[in-house]
Amino acid sequence: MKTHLISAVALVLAALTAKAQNPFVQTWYTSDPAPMVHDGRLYVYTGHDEDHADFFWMQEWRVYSTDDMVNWTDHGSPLALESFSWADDRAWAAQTVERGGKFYWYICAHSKLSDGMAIGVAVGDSPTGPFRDAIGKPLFENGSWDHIDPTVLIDDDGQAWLMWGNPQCYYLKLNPDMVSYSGGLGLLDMTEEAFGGPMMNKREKGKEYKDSYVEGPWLMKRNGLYYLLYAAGGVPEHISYSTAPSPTGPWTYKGPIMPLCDTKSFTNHCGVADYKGHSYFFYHTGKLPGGGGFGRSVAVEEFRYNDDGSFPTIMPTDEGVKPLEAFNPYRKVEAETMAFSRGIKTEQNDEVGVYVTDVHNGDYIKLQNVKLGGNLPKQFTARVASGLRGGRIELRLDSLGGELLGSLDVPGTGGWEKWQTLTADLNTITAQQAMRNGQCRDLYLAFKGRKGPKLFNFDWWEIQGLKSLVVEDGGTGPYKAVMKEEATLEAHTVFVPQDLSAFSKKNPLPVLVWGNGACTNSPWEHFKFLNEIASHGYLVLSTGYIPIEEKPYQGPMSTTEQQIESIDWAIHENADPASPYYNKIDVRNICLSGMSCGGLQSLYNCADPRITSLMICNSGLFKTSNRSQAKGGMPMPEKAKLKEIHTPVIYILGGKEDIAYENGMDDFHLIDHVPACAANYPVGHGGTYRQPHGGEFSVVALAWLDWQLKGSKQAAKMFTGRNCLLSRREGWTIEKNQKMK
Ligand code: FUB
Repeated sequence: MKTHLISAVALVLAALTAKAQNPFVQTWYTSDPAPMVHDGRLYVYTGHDEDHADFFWMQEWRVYSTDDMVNWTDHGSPLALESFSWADDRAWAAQTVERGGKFYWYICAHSKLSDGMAIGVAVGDSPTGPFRDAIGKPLFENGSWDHIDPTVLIDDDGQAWLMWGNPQCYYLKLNPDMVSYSGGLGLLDMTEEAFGGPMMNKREKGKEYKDSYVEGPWLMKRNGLYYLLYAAGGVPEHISYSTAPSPTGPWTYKGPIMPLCDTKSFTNHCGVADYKGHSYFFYHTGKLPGGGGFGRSVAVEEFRYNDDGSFPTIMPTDEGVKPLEAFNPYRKVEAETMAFSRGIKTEQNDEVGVYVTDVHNGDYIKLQNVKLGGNLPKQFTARVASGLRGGRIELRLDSLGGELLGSLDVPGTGGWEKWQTLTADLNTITAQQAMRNGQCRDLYLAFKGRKGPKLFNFDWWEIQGLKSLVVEDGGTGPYKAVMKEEATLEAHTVFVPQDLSAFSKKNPLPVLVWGNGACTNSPWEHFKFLNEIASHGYLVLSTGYIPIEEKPYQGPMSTTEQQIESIDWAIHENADPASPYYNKIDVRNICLSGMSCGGLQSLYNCADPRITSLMICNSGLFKTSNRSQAKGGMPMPEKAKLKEIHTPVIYILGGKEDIAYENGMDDFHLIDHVPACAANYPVGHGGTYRQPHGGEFSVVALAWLDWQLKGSKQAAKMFTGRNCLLSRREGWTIEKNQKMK
């Protein structure tokens, strides 16, 4: 009974941890979040509380960014006290804004010049830096300790306002250069009307006040109204706000936004951003394990403004916010991108930038809402370094103990900065089963190794998946097609309707098996033609690797056996209840086809009893007299092979200019035991495969397939009868043997 109880509690805890998204940085203590949206990404500029600190002994500022609000990339610390020659302590709250392609990061720090807090400004060319002190001196200081927590707003008229202060709120009007100002130092009226009460040190003893401004202002404008959000009420702090018709006031107190709650931090500090149609409230808590008042961590909540423009009450949660979009793992992902992590830290160096370090057995990185489906994960690649014995990265789905997608062994590489890029195959069966429903999953990178020592450093990772491409909008047929790889059909390219739901045992997909010109191992010259055919309701299985880029394939030639593999695969998939093609393939209607050398491959395989039709394009068997023209590696059956043809056959040739014309027409004239025809279109050997949707050759090929494999009487008219449609089609000529008249 007790054991059951304990495991139930453990399960609940695990479930809670799995859901937790706040604090959203777990590798370091981070404070005073200041969001900024730029170029489709949301950046958060933070302070950095030292581990085990007993005061705000803060040395640097950090940057994080996201495009889905749950998976955050650590950009390290591009700005520190050392960046300012005049600063020696207290790298406190800051905010960044973009103007004219430059990024201005307003900070506060203790100044050794005045022995007070000072406002400074750094500038950089990108949101993640590098940054440098813009003016080599404080922007503002006068020896007072009030000058902390700058916030900046560029107004609609271009005037930039800088505000800051504890316990009162100061302002300056920045010049357009953003690094100097005009006019003197301004001070807001710190009245009861403006902030719910006077400044903390001006309060009358025993008198009740609604609230009072303390520090951490956040100036923003919405629908023509200015908002000032701030830490309020003394220690511990909550977040309140006031509004005004102008930055200088008069301000009107509006009430608390995030009331006092158990955040385990006696300060709070907020920032607000609208991003991708959602509104977000950033703040900090002391909730990261080992944290507290001097070990704070940034967190975020989504909210909606009330209809009258006022803020709702926003409560801190552990769950945080929902993902805005799916995370794509089929690209290089910086290892320091994560939705949640345990145990690890990040560091940076000049060679690789920011990387994950301090990896121990049991630590992990979680990525949330990862779109693994729609593609099939095949391999996992990671860049790692280990000065000891390394360890292992396990890829688990949905939880630390979830399905194992694969694992990568990390050896000792001879140094903590001796990087190696390693690849491991993923478990195709797990991947296929897990991905079939196409849903997003949480992906855990679970680190394993000897207990105790540091295992390895981790720079980036990538999942390589099956490739697919929608060619020419999916083709002109009624079924939008896709060109794709299939995990169980190596070295082939499949063209197939994207939505298989229209196909069934009653309405299955006939099959076109294709071999390429020059017997090249990729249909890079024919993919438009093949895709067009698939869009008319065919499963097209081409020999060779998927031509994601339309450029000549350079690898070794294909083999005749690959066409047989295509036929075997179609039959197997149709019979496999676990296959998406189960009972959807018309394995009784298979046309074997190919262009030039691919046509020779088809003739080589013509005796296969599973074939029901042949389509030989720009090809024909070499005669004894011209065999010397053949290139090495081509299949070279004798003309006697033609007797093994047991199905109707069409030769589609490019007219007299086609180098295969003589051989193809000779084949046609030798075939008298099965229906045969030869159709010519005067375009030469290259055919029309590369024209939009495969050009004229697609029209004729589709008619042949519709007649031969689907029994279409309409399509048959293209070929049958004295005045068949093809004989009247512009440019085409057709000859037929006695069996096809
Ligand atoms: O992070 C140091 C100080 O604590 C900030 O400047 C204040 O806003 C408070 O959060």
